[in-house]
Amino acid sequence: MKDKITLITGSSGEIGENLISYFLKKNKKKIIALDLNQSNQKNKVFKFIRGSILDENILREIGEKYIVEEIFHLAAILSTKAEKNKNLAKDVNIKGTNNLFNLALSQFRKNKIKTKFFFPSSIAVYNIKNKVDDSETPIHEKSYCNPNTVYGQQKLFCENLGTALDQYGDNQKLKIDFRCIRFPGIISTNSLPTGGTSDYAPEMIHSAINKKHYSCFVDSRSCLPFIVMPDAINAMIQIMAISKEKLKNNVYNITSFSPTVLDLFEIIKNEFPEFKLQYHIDEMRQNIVNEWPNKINDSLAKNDWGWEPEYNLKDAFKDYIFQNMESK
Ligand code: AKB
Repeated sequence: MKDKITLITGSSGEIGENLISYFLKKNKKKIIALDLNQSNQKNKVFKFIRGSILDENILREIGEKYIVEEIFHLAAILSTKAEKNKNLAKDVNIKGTNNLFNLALSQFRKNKIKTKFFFPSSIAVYNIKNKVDDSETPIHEKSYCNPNTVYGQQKLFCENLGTALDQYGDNQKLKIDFRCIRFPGIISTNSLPTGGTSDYAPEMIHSAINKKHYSCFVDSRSCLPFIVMPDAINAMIQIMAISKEKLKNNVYNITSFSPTVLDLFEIIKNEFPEFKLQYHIDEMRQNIVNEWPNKINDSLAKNDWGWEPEYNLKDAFKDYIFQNMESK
């Protein structure tokens, strides 16, 4: 009898580690965690595999040995790193994701199941640079999907492929159950992101708490949407748990607050009066931030699967960030 498993790729990354902690506390899923990097949770999961999503032998073996009920495909090269390493980004973000789609499709053939496939997309799929109206209207899923960055293009491509495999299948026969969230920047108290462009916010917060000053790579007016990690994890759990009939779409925005760099600085300064912020603008990263929307519309997620962030800007700092980090 084959074991039914949940596969998490990118399991040693920011979201991966937090998702695994959640599962370890909440339920008894058999998790296979796959990552190039070691994990300090490796002995707590059903199986940890140190390896690459580009290694088709690893994926084939998982597909043959187990019933892969769910995949959380979190492995990715984020926006800044992707822009600097375009070939690596193409391999990981496109070829890697395609390998995971093939693994999911093989489960339909082998085990007659439609594997649930979670894909984290991003506000990087938007490009508001040529926005004609200057209204503050939050950006809806269907508009301004014309990304300039390779990361944004790759996320959009994989969203479309996943949606097509869910709706029409491969050769009309093999299907997957594709569920995707477009994440804004994520702020976590127990980890730092690497290679992203929204990284300035968590970096600034972690610096202040570690009594260091911060040199910000975007200007003081820069503004992006953010959520905190517990809300990101809850959103993933919720969208994967809801019955398929309720999901009228495959791809959803979620968001909570949209502070400028200056807003963040003022909140931090209030708590850490010694904290100093300097600016050392990185033109490439500033351009990326200028192309991304500062507010996105998440009403589809609210209506279809009951998404609601627990933390707004004030609560995020008061009840999550300062509380968790200062007590460490
Ligand atoms: C990045 O900055 O690349 C990510 C994202 C918004 O997708 N954090």
